[in-house]
Amino acid sequence: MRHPAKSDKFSFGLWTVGWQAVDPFGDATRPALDPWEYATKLAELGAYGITFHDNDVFPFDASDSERDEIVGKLKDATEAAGLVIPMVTTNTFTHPIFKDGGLTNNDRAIRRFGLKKILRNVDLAASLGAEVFVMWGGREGAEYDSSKDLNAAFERYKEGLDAVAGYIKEQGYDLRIGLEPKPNEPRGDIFLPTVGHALGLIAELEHGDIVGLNPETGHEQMAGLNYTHGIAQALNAGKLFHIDLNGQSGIKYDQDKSFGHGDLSSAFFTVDLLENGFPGGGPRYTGPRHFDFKPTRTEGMEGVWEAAAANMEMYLMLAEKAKAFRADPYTQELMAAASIPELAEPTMAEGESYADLLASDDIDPEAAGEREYHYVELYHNAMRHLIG
Ligand code: GLT
Ligand code: MN
Ligand code: MN
Ligand code: MN
Repeated sequence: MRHPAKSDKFSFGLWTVGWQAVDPFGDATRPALDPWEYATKLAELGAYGITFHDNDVFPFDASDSERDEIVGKLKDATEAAGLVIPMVTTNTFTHPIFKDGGLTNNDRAIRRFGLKKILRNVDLAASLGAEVFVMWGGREGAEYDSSKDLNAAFERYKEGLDAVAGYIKEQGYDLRIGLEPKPNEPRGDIFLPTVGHALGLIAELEHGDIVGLNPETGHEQMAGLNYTHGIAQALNAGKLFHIDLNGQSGIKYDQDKSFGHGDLSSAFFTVDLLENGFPGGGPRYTGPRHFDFKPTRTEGMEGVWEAAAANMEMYLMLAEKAKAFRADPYTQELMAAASIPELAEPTMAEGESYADLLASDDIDPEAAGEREYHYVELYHNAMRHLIG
């Protein structure tokens, strides 16, 4: 497999390779490096960009001068390594002040603090040339149903998002917000648990035009959902602003494995969509192929870099297989036999009235009920390309 190129647009969160593997049951198993050390190594492995939370780079309580100094060093290192910073996000989940959330905390003073922290980080994101500002509301939610006025919580969530989007517009920044859904963990139930919930809320925002999605593979799969369908609906709605690719094995805790480790065939169809688009054309995703994974706690620093490289190699391998699958004449034949191109045809003819539709008599239900689709053979042909 070829080495990743900048044109592949592979990016990584600093918190991914930087995770020291502290979990609820155990201490760190790995050392902390400086942010620029991770950046430099990721560039060597073939990444084109890095992303981060404010507090992946400087401490929560950093003074303005400390903040500027550390950010300056990271900026110099990324420039020297030829890396871009396509996305920046804010940590509103680690510090105890956020234990009941930032934008939906019951405590108004804490909500104001959270909002200010986010706005400050919007300024930083814009100054570093980021195009997307991710908002993962990991602490927005509850363990106990009795703990929230849920109507007020959604009002405050919308108010907070509109405030961030409104600020971006007021400042004239070329930045769009990507909401990241997740069903649970760290909260028992997180607000905006899936792509669909987030799309519903965005439609109610005043500044929803610059608010879209950053769906993560494992997060949809934790809810038992189909990630490829999720990003497809976001694309169809013009809302797929960013993606978090990783691996997950079924409905359990957030595993954040390397991309494709877990549900491999689902990863294949995700890459098929990203690289080849919908069979009949339509909106395409052209943004970063961003990996949000956590090298498992068993890995030392050698394992961290192996796991990071595995994401990119997996993506490239799947891209090659997906290209071959689509180009295969037998695939084309099966797609035609399944009437897949026909789904792109509007159901009613142009100018057709409802009366015309109701009066039409163009199908024999018995015969139509007997038609073949060959979906199994089509899927199996994908598997031939994947592992044959
Ligand atoms: C955290 C979370 C990720 C989000 C990050 C963005 S933070 O690691 O588990 O899924 O993408 O805030
Ligand atoms: Mn995750
Ligand atoms: Mn995560
Ligand atoms: Mn994520």
